[in-house]
Amino acid sequence: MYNCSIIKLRQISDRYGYLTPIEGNVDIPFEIKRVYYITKVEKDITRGYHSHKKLHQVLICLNGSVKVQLKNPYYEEVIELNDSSVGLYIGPYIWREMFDFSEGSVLMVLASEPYDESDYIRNYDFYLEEAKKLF
Ligand code: T46
Repeated sequence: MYNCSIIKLRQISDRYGYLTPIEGNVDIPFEIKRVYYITKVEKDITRGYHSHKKLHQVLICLNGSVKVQLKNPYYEEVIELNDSSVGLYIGPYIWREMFDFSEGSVLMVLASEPYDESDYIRNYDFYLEEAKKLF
């Protein structure tokens, strides 16, 4: 899907376990300016319901699983994240909804910019109007 992709992260494994390094502009396509993670989400909760104007992010489910619904004005798909060596890159003007968090799931997000509420589009009709100009 345009402006979204799956990134397979390199995992270094030995008899002591797995180590997954992530360097900005090396393993993911931007410099990392912020990290946050989402935990303790109950089964029937959906989060997200927004897109960003400029922000680039990579979502990695470190434990458990979560589904991410991605939408643009013409296409939508659901990606399940359940592997800590897989990142989901989401670029600007992609609508996202995260749901079906499994018990104990940990969703980590690497972001290209500091938190800025003015970068969010939280109204779906407005999102469609704006995204149709771009896609
Ligand atoms: C996204 C998905 C995957 C902060 O104060 N700083 C932060 O860095 C973030 C991300 C959020 N907040 C505050 C803003 C709200 O008062 O935390 C509260 C919950 O944020 P929000 O409702 O936007 O959370 P989600 O889970 O719907 O969305 C988040 C990110 O905001 C968003 O960029 O793509 O995760």
